[in-house]
Amino acid sequence: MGRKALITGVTGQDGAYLSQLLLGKGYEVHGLVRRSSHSEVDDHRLKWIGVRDDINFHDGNLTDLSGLIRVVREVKPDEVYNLGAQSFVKASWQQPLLTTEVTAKGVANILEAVRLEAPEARYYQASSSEMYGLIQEPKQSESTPFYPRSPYAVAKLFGHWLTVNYRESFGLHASSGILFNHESPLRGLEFVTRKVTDAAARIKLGQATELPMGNLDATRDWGHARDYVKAMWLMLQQDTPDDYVVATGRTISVRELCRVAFEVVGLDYEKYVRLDERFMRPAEVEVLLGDPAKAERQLGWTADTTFEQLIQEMVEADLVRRRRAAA
Ligand code: GDR
Repeated sequence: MGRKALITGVTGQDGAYLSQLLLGKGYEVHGLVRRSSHSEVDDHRLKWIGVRDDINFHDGNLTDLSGLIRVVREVKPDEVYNLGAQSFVKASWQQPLLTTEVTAKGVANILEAVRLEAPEARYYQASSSEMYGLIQEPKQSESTPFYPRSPYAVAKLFGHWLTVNYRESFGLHASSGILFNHESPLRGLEFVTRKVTDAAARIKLGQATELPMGNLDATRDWGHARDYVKAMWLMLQQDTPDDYVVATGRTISVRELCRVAFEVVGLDYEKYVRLDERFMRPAEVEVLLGDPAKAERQLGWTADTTFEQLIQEMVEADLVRRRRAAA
């Protein structure tokens, strides 16, 4: 019998890459989806990656415990990946309560559903490098103290510690992956990498003339989502649950991101990028740099894609999409 995985946030970037990985390993993949009266499942990423028709969808919401209990009871998963969240940091200042409901309390709901209906299942919690916020060490590892700088990061910290607590209190096989920024052609347009690669493509094609940006001096440790979902899976294959930093160990500024993306299309970013207050944040995370030594040592994981390869792949995908849309 093949193993069964339940993924919350299956329609997101990581949900798409993780589904592809698990299907390739012979898993039966189940995904939790939010449906509403006016919209069907947002399946464009799953279609893009070619797995849409291989996933079993279940209606549900991280804010609804009884629905989660029903889905976990029906599916009886061997592995649960909690990737669902209000994940855009900037929006968390405008919607702190929604962010708390989904990104923090949602973790309590799904952990309860797992504890009650599938206590033997292995659980993955999508924790975030944003929890380091105002960094307390130049290179952040599993032992670096946290200092969240947004309602989003505060909510993620709750989810992280609750996962640790359920492991220690109830013996759940619950692991938390502290993932640094991970990007791909499937990244939402609101996030900075995709915003920049899409703009470089549009400007190259004559569909835009400038790119309004926020803080160009912030630096991030950027990897490829396709590499990072492998780390999630590896965590659940270990005998003992644990917490792991997943990162590349290299930090790059937003300004350098702009330079590299525009260089792919042969343009000088300085001619197009302009500062726009609307994209600044009330409290900024200036620098993030992860230390993936533990994941490398214990999971045998490495980040295979370089930053330059990642940005090139994203710009090329955006050129194709923008050309097609204009045709
Ligand atoms: P982040 O990602 O907040 O790190 O969280 P994002 O791409 O939104 O921002 C990265 C950095 O770029 C700066 N920036 C801008 N950001 C956006 N979105 N738009 C702009 O115009 C812009 N200009 C500058 C930001 O200020 C910031 O410093 C992501 C999310 O995926 C989280 O869910 C996840 O937990 C973390 O990564 C790891």
